[in-house]
Amino acid sequence: MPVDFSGTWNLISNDNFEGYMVALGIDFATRKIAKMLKPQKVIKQDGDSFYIHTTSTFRDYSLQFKIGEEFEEDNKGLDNRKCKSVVTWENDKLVCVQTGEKKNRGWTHWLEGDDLHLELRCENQVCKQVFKRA
Ligand code: VLZ
Repeated sequence: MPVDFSGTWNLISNDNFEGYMVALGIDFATRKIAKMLKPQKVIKQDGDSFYIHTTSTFRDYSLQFKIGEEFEEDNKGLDNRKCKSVVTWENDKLVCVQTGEKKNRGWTHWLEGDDLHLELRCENQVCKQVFKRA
């Protein structure tokens, strides 16, 4: 077991979320609201099983997966495009590849000191988020 991401995390920075949302085809009105949000993540990690719940005052998104097991992701409330997702460990980083209509889609989580980092990728856009423990 490399790292434990379990906990409640509050967003403190959100670089190029706008570019990421544009790449996903999120409409202007939704982007305007979404970029003001300070989402919270609750992560439950139990062996190879993960539960990641991202909550905000506007929309919530939850994800459950096991390392190395491909699953159907519906991205409900985000861009609503279905994709096949798989999450693996790359050293101490948790890497998700989301295969579907959008090229180069996925995300990576890692810890740096006391902070949780998240890189969100879609096409040629990279969003970088940092969270602190609640
Ligand atoms: O995170 O894929 O932790 O799913 C933002 C909700 C959730 C706000 C973003 C509403 C999900 C936005 C990011 C409306 C367009 C994500 C994964 C890694 C787990």
